[in-house]
Amino acid sequence: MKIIELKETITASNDLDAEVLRGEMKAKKTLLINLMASPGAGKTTLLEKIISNLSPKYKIGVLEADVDSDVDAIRVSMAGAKAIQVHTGGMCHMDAGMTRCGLEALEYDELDLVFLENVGNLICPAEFDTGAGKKIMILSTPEGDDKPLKYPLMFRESDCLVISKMDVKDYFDFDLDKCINRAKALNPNIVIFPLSAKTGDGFSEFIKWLTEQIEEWIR
Ligand SMILES: Nc1nc2c(ncn2[C@@H]2O[C@H](COP(=O)(O)OP(=O)(O)OP(=O)(O)O)[C@@H](O)[C@H]2O)c(=O)[nH]1
Ligand SMILES: [Mg+2]
Repeated sequence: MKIIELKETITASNDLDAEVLRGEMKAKKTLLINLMASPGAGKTTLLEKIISNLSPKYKIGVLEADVDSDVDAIRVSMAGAKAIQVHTGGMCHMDAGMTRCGLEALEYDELDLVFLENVGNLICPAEFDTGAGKKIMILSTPEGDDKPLKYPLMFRESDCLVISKMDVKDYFDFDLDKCINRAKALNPNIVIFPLSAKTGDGFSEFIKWLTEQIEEWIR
């Protein structure tokens, strides 16, 4: 597995770097999606399902950002994506410069869709624009329906909220309506998909939305 070691780049000009990268990716017709969530929320499991569903219709790449290991990059490459692992050098997020390094190592020119599986947490990744065209966050039901109250920036910044692990929601007293109302109060435009990657319930609605985003970007 190809692994690259990254250090955080200078943050002062991050927003500008992100805008430039977004423009380049639009010109190359590659949609970069920043996928953010807590550790263990189900990011890699969802990616595996997306990859098996959307390839070979789309050529898909994944940048797996972690502090250490290459287990997730191996999982998504087994599912059929072109993948590399990036190590953030201890940092809890990716910025635009780090994302550009990862994309160059991935050699993304031929790809339609690239996911950045960001480092697992609901705080730092929300603060840094990576240059992605879309931001998707996952909240899993075991984490609780109060998370929009505690981590508002992540919900404000995301275009799409996947509420995962719906199959176990009742074990955790997760109130779906409360969670949706809290997220919408922070971000009225956020698109929300409750689903289970385990049973597949709700997955087709999410894939329909995702396909629309890809088509709009590469058109
Ligand atoms: N019941 C249930 N379990 C799930 C679902 N999605 C993921 N899991 C389980 O949740 C655990 C963590 O899933 P991952 O996909 O590795 O989570 P992740 O967010 O990529 O984790 P990190 O990369 O370590 O932050 C695994 O044991 C999965 O099998 C789901 O929809 N339902
Ligand atoms: Mg993962």
